[in-house]
Amino acid sequence: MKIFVLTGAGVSAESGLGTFRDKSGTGLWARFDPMKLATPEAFARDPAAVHEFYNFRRRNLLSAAPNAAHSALARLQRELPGRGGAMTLVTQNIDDLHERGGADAVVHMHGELLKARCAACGAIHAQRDDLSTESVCPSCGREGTLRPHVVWFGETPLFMDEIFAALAEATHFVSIGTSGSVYPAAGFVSEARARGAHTCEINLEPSDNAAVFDEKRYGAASDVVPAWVDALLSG
Ligand code: BJW
Repeated sequence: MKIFVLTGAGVSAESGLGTFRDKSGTGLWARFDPMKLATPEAFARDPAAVHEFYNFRRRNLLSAAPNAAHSALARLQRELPGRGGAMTLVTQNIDDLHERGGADAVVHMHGELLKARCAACGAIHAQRDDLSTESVCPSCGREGTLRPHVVWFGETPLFMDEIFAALAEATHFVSIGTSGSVYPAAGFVSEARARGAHTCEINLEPSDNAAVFDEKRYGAASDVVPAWVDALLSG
């Protein structure tokens, strides 16, 4: 069994990190305009506003803790190899809650909030403090060149070769807590299904892609994911 797990903001919602879109209209993108905060053009136009948005989210992340869904996925990743299987864990999330929940190989296709990248020299560094337009790159010493190491709209997601290689080999594809509205991640389920994988969606409610899944499990990730992992490992 080769399982490809794709997670989104819903897996971290019960850890207190906001989702982007939800049907009640309280997601981050209902309160903040993504075109003013999550595009390279927005950062070029108003870097201070973009830094402020990510500084707020970084502080929030540092005070958050992983939940039962993160721990269950880490357990699955640890235990599958002993049963002749393997799991690839790809997340759209920029938080580090999968790692803090015990996962040891996490593919962050949209980057990582606790890292900064220098637009001048390309160096990537750990970043736990606030960033500003006066921040200095520890590698090249230039001022004002650091940006959050995240993937904005219009930018190419990270690790795409590795992701498509894992999708091609997957016998099972499981999507957890993602609305299925942002590409290319939203297209992974169709890619996996076309290659014969069994597809399963775990979400509070049907996502935009629900029709493409063979199996659906609806409820809070912290309940449904541990139950799904228990069933899989005891089967
Ligand atoms: C729960 C729960 C609980 C709640 N338990 N569940 C094709 C068609 C149309 C457009 C495009 C296209 N291809 C590309 C585009 C453009 C664009 C795009 O997709 N736009 C759409 C809006 C239409 N895509 C891009 O620009 C991407 N780049 C790109 O495509 O480059 C070309 C390329 C492709 C392939 C190879 C090479 C090159 C880049 C996208 C970057 C996205 N960036 C963001 C911000 C990152 C930094 C940050 O965090 O600020 O990523 S936007 C935001 O959305 C963030 C997320 O990772 C992403 C997905 O959101 P997610 O995780 O699904 O969260 P929500 O909030 O949408 O959903 C939460 C879900 O959880 C809901 O369903 C709830 O029900 C559920 N839930 N509580 C279980 N307790």
